[in-house]
Amino acid sequence: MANMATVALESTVIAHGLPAPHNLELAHDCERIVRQHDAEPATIGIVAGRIVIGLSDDQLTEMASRNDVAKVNLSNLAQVLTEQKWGATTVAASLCLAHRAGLRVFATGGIGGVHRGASASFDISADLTALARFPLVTVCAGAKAILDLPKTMEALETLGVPVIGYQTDELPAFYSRASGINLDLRADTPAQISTLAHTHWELGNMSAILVVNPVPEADEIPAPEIADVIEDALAAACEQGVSGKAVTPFLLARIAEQTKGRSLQTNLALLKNNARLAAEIAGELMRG
Ligand code: PSU
Ligand code: MN
Repeated sequence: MANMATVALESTVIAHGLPAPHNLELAHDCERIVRQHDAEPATIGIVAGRIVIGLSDDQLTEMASRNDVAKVNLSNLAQVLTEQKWGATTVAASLCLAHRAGLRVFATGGIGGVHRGASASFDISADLTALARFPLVTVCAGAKAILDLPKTMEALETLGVPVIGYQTDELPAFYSRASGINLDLRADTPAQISTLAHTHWELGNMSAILVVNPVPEADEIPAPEIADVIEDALAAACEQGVSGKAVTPFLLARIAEQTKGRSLQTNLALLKNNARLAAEIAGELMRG
């Protein structure tokens, strides 16, 4: 597998990030898009304590429908394996397992990062830790808009993770193409990303390259239109005492509800857009 253009995909978005039946449809759509762009998809997950790099259709179906699937990051990965549980891998755990399998390119929707109010809650996603440790080109639509984006960017810089805007000079904000945060690095082709990645890794760096790919214009929700909905969701999470691993799924579901499904469509569109770009980058990395 390591010698083929392979794109790793995560499973938390399937088990915890999207409602049925969109979750399973999305999993299939992303795999099909990767294949259409001459790469092999490998959706990563844990099936009854077994690491699977490339879930089968049956396993994807179970991942999308079981209600006992753990959300796995770096801190509970060993536990889920030893207890022989089902686990959906976040960006953090997917990067760890993809690296172990020799893969070089990974696609997700939006990475986790520094949560708003982190100075009080200390809630900072293990995705950042993993991006600092595992050398994969990681394609996302920015960090999730529910986060503190300036602090997330500062953390990525501290961790030595290059953030490349794909055909943009601005950090995209998941649902929106714009965040008002300028990027120092831009690439307009997959070949440029591949060159940068090779150079980054030849230096001995073990960190990821984060490619931030704005959601297509037709599917975006402009930042001013979604801002109040995000505020409302954050307030609801606080009121209901939602904490830890439950925060991100709660916020995504609440925002989808409040936008009457519009944010869900945006989320699906950006996930597919990232799968396509990741496949193109995987092809380039293999050639160069
Ligand atoms: N992208 C999406 N939806 C998601 C995620 C990413 O469009 O649900 C998942 C990823 O698995 C990511 C996780 O690692 O959300 C972040 O969770 P937390 O903030 O709890 O670290
Ligand atoms: Mn968290």
